[in-house]
Formats: sequence, structure tokens, C-alpha cells
Amino acid sequence: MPGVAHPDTVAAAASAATVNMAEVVVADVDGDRVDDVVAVERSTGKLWMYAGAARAEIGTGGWNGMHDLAGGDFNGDTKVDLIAVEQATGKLWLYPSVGKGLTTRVEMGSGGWNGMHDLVSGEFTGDGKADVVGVEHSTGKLWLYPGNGAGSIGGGGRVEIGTGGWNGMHDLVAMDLGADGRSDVVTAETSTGKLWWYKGTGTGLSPRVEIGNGGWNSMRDLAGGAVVGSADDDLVGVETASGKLFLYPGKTTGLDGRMQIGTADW
Ligand SMILES: [Ca+2]
Ligand SMILES: [Ca+2]
Ligand SMILES: [Ca+2]
Ligand SMILES: [Ca+2]
Repeated sequence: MPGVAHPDTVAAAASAATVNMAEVVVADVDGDRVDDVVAVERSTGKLWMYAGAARAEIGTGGWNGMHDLAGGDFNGDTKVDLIAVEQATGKLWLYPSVGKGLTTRVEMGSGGWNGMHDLVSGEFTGDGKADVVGVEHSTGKLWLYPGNGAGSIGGGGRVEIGTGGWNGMHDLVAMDLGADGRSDVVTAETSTGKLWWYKGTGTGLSPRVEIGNGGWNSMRDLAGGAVVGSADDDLVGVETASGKLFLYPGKTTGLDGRMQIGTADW
């Protein structure tokens, strides 16, 4: 994701949270070229955007019924949209961004999306159009759905980029490490608590590299985007026990030491 934010302003906004935020997404939803943090408030079902010094309500309710939120410009107008799966129907919905909020949703997938988990969005194929990657419950495979930049994904067929075992991972993130302009997959491994980096090649993923040697099972709602001013994307995540929101700045070879960016209970 393009854009450079300042951790201190993100921290101010992030501290305005009440309790129990989930489905964290890092994306430039308001179009000011600075990545924002978007999350669902469990107590109200509202969708909030944390940008600059305050948070803004961009969804009035019902968001507890949605899952696997991801952000990307899917309709090609340069504004970063949200997608989400509706639990009740298994439909995939596109919520186009209008700059300072979201407009009427459009059906992007007619059903079956409850069979996937950990949907993330990034630019995996190198054509400048947002794509979706997710894990299939029934097979543990990782699939890439190339976007066409006109509001649809996977029209030419999905691509298998992971042959299995992905149900053993949690909190999948799409982010660019290595600053090659291509999204990579970062995810935590349940059995070891390690954090792994799978570098995107344009057609698939390179062999994984360990970038966190343990403890990642204690984190939830990992998301990636450009939060600090470097060419590499950064990781944010909530520490489950404390509810604190942490930022892990990205670098060419992995992640730097974390800093706390939300003082409230996430
Ligand atoms: Ca922004
Ligand atoms: Ca858009
Ligand atoms: Ca693409
Ligand atoms: Ca990359």
C-alpha cells in the first residue's frame, strides 16, 4: 500500500478505541496517501477508521456479521475499497471507497466464501491491480484470486499458490517486505508460534523465511501496510492478553522491534 503515516498520529487515533476491536485492516481508505487503520468495534458492530488524530465512523452497524475484511483498490479509481465476507450468506461484498467513507456495497462473490478464511488483499501479480489471497478450509490450500481492476476477482480462474497446510497458520497478512513493490504473505504458525515470510514472486511464493522465532500465538488481528516512513510495509497486531496495539516496522530482511501504538483496549 502506498503512503507514509506518522506513528505518533496513528497512535493518537488508535488510543481513541473503546473495547474489543477486531478485523483490523491497514489501508488508505480516505485517499490522502497515508495508510489508515480500520477495525470493527465488537460492542456496537460499527466500523471505524483511525486516520490522523481521531477516529471516524465509516460503518454504522452490522459489521459483526462480516468477516475477513481486506482493503485494496478493486474498482480502479485509486481509492482503497474494503471487501468482506457476509457470514449469513457466504457472499463476498465490495464496499467502494468514496474518499471519506464507503458507499453502497456491490456483490463481488455470490457465495461459498465462508469456505475460505484469512482473506487478504495485495498486489501479487504485478499488474497494478489489487488481488485477493485466502486459505480454503476444506483443503488447507492457499489460493490467489487476481483482480481485474474493474470490481471483480478470479474471473480468469483462481491460482493455487500454496499446496496445503495453511489451516495450520493464523492471521495471514499481505504486505511488501523487501520493497520490490510486490506483496508477500506473512503469517503465524500455530504449532510453533513462529512468524513466517513468504516472498511473492508474481506467480507464486518463494520458500518461507522465519522472521519471528516464537510467541506469535499471543497476537491477534495482524495486518500490514505502510505506517512508518520506509519502503517496506509494517506490521500491526493486537496482543491478546493486554489488548494493546503494537507496530512492528518492516525492513528489508524482516521486522524491527515493536512499539505500542494504541493505549486503549483493542
Ligand atoms: Ca489515509
Ligand atoms: Ca476503489
Ligand atoms: Ca494484481
Ligand atoms: Ca515483496
